[in-house]
Amino acid sequence: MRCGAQAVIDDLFAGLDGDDGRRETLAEGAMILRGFVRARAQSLLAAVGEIAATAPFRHMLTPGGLRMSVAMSNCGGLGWVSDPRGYRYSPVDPENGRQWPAMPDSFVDLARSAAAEAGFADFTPDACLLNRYAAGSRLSLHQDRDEIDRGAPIVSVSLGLPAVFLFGGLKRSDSPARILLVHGDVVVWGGPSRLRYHGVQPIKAGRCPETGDCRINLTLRKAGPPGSA
Ligand code: MD6
Ligand code: FE
Repeated sequence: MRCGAQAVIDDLFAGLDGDDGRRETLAEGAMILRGFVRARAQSLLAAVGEIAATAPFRHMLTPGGLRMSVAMSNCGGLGWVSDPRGYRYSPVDPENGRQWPAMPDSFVDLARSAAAEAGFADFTPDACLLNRYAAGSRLSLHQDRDEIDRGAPIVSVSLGLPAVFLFGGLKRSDSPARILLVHGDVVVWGGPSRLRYHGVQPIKAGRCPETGDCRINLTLRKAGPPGSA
């Protein structure tokens, strides 16, 4: 919700492309680019729909055998999967044994430009995890540590319903900051922040014009070995 003085400030900063120009440093190596993809959100969501037509969203099982509340899919050369054998990246969709859908150029472009804006030059993602959150879906505090090349950042795109992102420290016990992420926001995450704990609080029920009753998150990663993408 924008109102009063904030709306005036947002409008002053609003560029022709819908990126409102606000940049928030969360910690060294972690930055929010507010509204960075707002103008291209509809085309990104159309691409999500095409990916999901080939590799449908599904609720994976944790290594402990619990059904995740977030529904997931992937595109790109590698996809993140979870099942009772553990977490890993796989070049094929375990549901059908076929390669994941190709990563759209629009995803690669946004990842490269967002990473560059946050100070990470030459980022080329080889994996994109698509997360779909219904009301009540959550992601408990975790580190992203299944990628081989920890020198590469992660670019995370928020679409649709808002979410409270939990941003912690390098120890699980560090109490996290709570940050509201809205449609069009991008978080870039790397360097000394690459292994910070983070999560998503249960999504509040709501409706928005862009996605209806859910939140879609794209996390673009470099999952394979250095120099491979
Ligand atoms: C989400 N994001 O925002 C889940 N991981 O739905 C993540 O788990 C995440 O946003 C690493 C870096 C940024 C993220
Ligand atoms: Fe994560």
